[in-house]
Amino acid sequence: MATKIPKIIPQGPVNKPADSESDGTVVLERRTQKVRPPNMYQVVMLNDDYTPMEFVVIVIQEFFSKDLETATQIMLKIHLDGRGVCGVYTRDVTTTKVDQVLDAANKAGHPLQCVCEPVEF
Ligand code: TYC
Repeated sequence: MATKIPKIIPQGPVNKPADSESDGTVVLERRTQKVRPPNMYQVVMLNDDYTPMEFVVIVIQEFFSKDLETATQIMLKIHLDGRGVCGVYTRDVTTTKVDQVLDAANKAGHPLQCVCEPVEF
């Protein structure tokens, strides 16, 4: 016996429910998009009495992509104030930069320290 094929009646805009698309797809829930910017973290470098200024300037240039003048200004700020921000990034990038700086300082035998801090807004 032949199977009866049901007749598909196309639904026009008159019968279209408010929560369906023109292709018949039903939208269960419409949400307003909530995308937050990521939390940001800063690399804070700390002063000490032993690390040479030249080394700090090179580190800031190398790992924070600063030119010589900017790196020198940041180093002098740290030297005078005890601490200074070298850059602001997402959490993963910030912790990677901290690791890179500490690694470079250890290898060179300098006590240079830096930390990852959340940016307050
Ligand atoms: N205070 C150091 C000196 O006089 C220089 C220095 C600057 C060290 C910044 C660390 O994060 C630092 N040689």
